[in-house]
Amino acid sequence: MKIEQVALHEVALPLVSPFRTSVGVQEHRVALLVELRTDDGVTGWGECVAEEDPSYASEYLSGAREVIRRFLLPVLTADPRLSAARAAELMKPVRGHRMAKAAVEMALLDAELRRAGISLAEHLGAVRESVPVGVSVGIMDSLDELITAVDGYLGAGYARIKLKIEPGWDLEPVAAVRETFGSAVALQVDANTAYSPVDLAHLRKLDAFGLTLIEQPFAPDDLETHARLAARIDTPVCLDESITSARDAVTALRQGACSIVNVKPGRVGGYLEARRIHDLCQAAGVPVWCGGMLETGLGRAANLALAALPGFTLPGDISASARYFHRDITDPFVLEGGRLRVPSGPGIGIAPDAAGLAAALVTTDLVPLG
Ligand code: NPQ
Ligand code: MG
Repeated sequence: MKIEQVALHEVALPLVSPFRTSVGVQEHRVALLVELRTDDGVTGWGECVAEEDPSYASEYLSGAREVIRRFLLPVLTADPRLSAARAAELMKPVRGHRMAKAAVEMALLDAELRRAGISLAEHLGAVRESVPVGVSVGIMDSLDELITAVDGYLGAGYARIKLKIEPGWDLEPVAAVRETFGSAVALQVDANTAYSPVDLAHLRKLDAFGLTLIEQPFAPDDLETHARLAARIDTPVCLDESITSARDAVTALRQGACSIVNVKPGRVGGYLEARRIHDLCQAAGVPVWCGGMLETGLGRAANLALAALPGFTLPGDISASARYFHRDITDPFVLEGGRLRVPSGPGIGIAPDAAGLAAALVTTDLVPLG
């Protein structure tokens, strides 16, 4: 396959309500889409999950666009034997920038699999036609507001609830949700690195609430404190920001820094590396689940394919489109009995609809190639 044309689209989708985490508030999702045409005349779509600002991770949207244009596409277009499977190796001379690489690899996978008539789900090794999904609930101004939000999501049928936490918003919201909705609700928390080693004793108090897991309480590079917490708390510790590759996952598991892994394809450089993490965790008996980055329908479709692999035994942050957007750029994903259907068409199985894309479009950038 050869790349003939690439367009980079920036889109902005207003959120149905502001989404607050320990690292900031979002009112819009701005995303970068890679539309790539090959010499087979096939179009592939990729989505870069970098946010506008480098707050969740060091990558950010305009930086990713620059890296894709200036460094990633040139090494790929120069190769006469380009394939999705070889893309990561070809892009290796560019250090880091995993979200940018993941977006390009996703577009190549989509194009290649569309041409072959194979779905991404089948290609990755999916074993389910639909998957149970969860919802991530932002930090709110009051407990009442939180309870109302959680009530709505449980009413919609979500299979589990994840509460964003930070110092000052942790034990009380968790206790309130447990008291209101009972112990049968699958409940977990995500701190997005907001705690420090002095908080170890405080975090142990979360053991009272029967949580499925606590996600990333400490800094991305602080495996040691995660291991200390894991040794002292009954609640399983899960890592998100710390895991940027399959090798990181091996290191974290060996050090006892986590017993569950959040897999986000963008964070680890693509769906193929994400599958490697799935494979090694499955072999080690470690549960994994698919994280979320407020993806448009494109990334959501590909995440569903990944989450259909056998080792994804916990519900992912793959909510219905309506959880985030009034109008997605694709046909919306709709919850059915707490589950979303895994797309079965060729490639990622979905593409932007013209009107949806036009409504969200900020800029389109045609990349001059070689
Ligand atoms: C997490 N996601 O697991 C992230 C972090 C996150 C669904 O909780 C814009 C784009 C805002 C990506 C906020 C969820 C975001 C974002 C939070 C990702 O840590
Ligand atoms: Mg997280």
